[in-house]
Amino acid sequence: NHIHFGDSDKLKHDRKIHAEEKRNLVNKIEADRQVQERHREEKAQLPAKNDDTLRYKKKEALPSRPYVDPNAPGEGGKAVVIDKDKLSPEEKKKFDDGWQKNAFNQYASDMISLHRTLPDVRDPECKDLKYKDKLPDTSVVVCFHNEAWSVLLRTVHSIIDRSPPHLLKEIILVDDFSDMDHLKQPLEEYVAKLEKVKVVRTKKREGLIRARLLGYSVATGEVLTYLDSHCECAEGWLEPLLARIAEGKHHVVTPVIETINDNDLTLRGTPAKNIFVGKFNWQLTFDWMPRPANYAPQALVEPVRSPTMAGGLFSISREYFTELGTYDPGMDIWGGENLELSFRVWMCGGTLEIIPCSHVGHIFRKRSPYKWRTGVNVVKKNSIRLAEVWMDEYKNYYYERFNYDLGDYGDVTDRKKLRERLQCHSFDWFVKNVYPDLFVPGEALASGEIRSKAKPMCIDSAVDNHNYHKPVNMWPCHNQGGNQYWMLSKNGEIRRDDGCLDYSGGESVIVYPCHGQKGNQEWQYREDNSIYHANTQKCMETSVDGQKLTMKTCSGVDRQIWTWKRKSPS
Ligand code: UD2
Ligand code: MN
Repeated sequence: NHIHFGDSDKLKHDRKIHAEEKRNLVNKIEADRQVQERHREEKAQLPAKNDDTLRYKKKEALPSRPYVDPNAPGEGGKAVVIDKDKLSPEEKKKFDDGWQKNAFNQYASDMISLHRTLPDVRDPECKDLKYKDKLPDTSVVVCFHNEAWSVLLRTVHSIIDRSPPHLLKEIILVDDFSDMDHLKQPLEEYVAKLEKVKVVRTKKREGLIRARLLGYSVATGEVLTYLDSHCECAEGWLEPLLARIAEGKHHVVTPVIETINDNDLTLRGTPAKNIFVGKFNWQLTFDWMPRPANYAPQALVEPVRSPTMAGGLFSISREYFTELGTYDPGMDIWGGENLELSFRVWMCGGTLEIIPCSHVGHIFRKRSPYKWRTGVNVVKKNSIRLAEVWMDEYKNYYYERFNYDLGDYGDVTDRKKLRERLQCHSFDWFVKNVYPDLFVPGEALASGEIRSKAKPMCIDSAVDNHNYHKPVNMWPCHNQGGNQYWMLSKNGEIRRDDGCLDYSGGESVIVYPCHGQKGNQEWQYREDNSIYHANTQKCMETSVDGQKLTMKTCSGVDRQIWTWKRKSPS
């Protein structure tokens, strides 16, 4: 029952060919879609018989989907291209305000129909799958805080327009104390005309976790489906999710989350072959990785097990969610709840899977547009709560990253009791059985800050997309982990999360995504406390002023001597 993620070289390679394959497959799918479309049109001419889709239409008329001109902006998931130079001063102001308030292009979204069509992005194989006639119904819960009108209502209509009516029990919009006017009376009035949609409101700003709990408390469907407030559900999104839960209530499932571009609102499809699954790092942030490569071709569209989920879009049996302890109500605003639920599901007898035939778009943004809580690092607080309860001794790998400065994270007694009551597996079990490819810092030969003997300066760099390829520098040691926390892995990498110190000649050392190939990323922390680069036979050295990190011929001077905070006995 292990998930195998293949070796990392393969993954790197896959990532490279990913883009090209994706293009080819998208083309193939588009061609297939056109054929299917033709068939459907032909079929529609015939009298309705044993065809489910037609039966829905007859029995329970689909909610009226107004005619939308196929050439209207954004139709079929196409890009909305706006030439800002052609906008009037007022329009320009609207355009800028839209970005400012939402961190996506609201101006473009406002031009698109609330009922826009999307490409049918499903793999051809999906259309051969048969689902039981009787599936559990679902309450769809959408929480929002100050969401744009067009984006929120397009989320709502995409659910109504593309869900079989008998499977959609209700849509619950949870307003987390928004202060934008359009979300008050106007929303109330608009929604009054939509039979299945209701609005509930928090009495103060709760954050998305407690807002979801409010939605849960009023939901009546057999399954709960959570969506963010800037989503678009694609054709056939719901049935495969519910069908998997019908096979066993302990299956927690997510659709394939398609990116809706934050600028031009395009939505394309991800073929099952190229699906990414969820992982996490020791900063307890969520990230994606390619799905394991060793699936059987016939299993291409079968559920894909995923160690973690992004958190916003998933379906879970309402009964199972209750048994499992819903969410931790002590978590604020944003963050942490996704890993908490992921670990809990796996450790307490469930499974977490991505369903390749279900596709839902989501606008991924580059910043968070709304106010958070001042004076508290809520993500850290939420993450400590999850680490305390679920991660056993592994929590220390996270705590080391900020030198055990836990702060006040509230009371987690109830959550610990929950874990006991559910008799869950250990975190060690989770790592070994669900995510065996995870890099575990405990296996590191050295860890913590790397301090120069010459001056109280430490090797310092953030590891993220912005810093890849940039020179690594020295900074006064602060003893707080963070950007000065480095680990020496068994195969000689000096790494943090997915970033490795890399030297390819010249003056500077850079941070580069770890490739597991040694070469430029192979280092030795030697007996004499020098840090040696095998490939170039040079040693790390600080500049005379202590500010820069350079590579020089090994000489044993103080500027080449380093104290690594913890060295494991070898
Ligand atoms: C991702 C998830 C999100 C959540 C988050 C971690 C996806 C696609 N999105 O962030 O669902 O799991 O990671 O916590 O997987 N909101 C409130 N009240 C608040 C803050 C946010 O109701 O105080 C709403 C917000 O309007 C949105 C949802 O919660 O509908 C998620 O927030 P986001 O879209 O800013 O988060 P995202 O997608 O970056
Ligand atoms: Mn979101």
